[in-house]
Amino acid sequence: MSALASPEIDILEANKAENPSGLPDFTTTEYKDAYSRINAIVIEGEKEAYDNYISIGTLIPENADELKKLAVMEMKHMKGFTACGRNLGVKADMIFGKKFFSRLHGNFQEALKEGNIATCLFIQAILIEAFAISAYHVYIRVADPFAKKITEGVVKDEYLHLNYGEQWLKANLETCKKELMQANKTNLPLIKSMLDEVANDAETLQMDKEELMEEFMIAYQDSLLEMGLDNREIARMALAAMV
Ligand code: PL3
Ligand code: FE2
Ligand code: FE2
Repeated sequence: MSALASPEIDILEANKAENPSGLPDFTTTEYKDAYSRINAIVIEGEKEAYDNYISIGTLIPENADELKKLAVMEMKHMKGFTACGRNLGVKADMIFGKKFFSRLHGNFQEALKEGNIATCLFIQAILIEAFAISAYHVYIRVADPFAKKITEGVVKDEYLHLNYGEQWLKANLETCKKELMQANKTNLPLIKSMLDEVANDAETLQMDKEELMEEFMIAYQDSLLEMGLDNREIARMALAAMV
């Protein structure tokens, strides 16, 4: 070892020697404790996604069959992630998971009651799906082999869900742009605070917060572009996260 190496580098190298895979130790109490909350968030998110697609089907009856298919995928995701927790011997903290989604859930329910299709689709099929896609991409790099396989299958489906929302909003953009801007203003800051809330536990799973934010912004901006919004509109919308 070079005499110039810093103590931090010594520690990193010692860790690497002990754990050449670079993956976390999935058996520690610390890992399992963080996983009990992250796993609950994901299970609750998938369950609410099921309910949300079924609900959106009542607002767009001509697409109810297609939406039912998306909902069924969400149920499968929920079961997959439940198996991931079981495989690690972790009990998901579902009270935490429910609370984590409660504000977004409330906003979705209100939009549903008002028949605001664009808001419902923006919350579920754009914001929540982009959040899931970003988190799953980062998680795949540091997951245990069982969860990695499941998450790789799930993330492919999530792109189909994002695409459904993009296409509907694109086709209806001119009539719903104002509603969309308002839905973004109300809900993008919630996504940001959910990310802040999960950052510590994610770090324990070796998921980096900056990386999560980058992946989210990529998926979010790509989908706004696909919907036909221009660069200025996208920049304006993204800035809503900074309040
Ligand atoms: C809809 O298809 C999915 C809704 C789930 C959203 C979950 C977001 C999860 C963010 C927290 C980081 C999770 C890491 C993945 C661990 C299994
Ligand atoms: Fe899903
Ligand atoms: Fe989904």
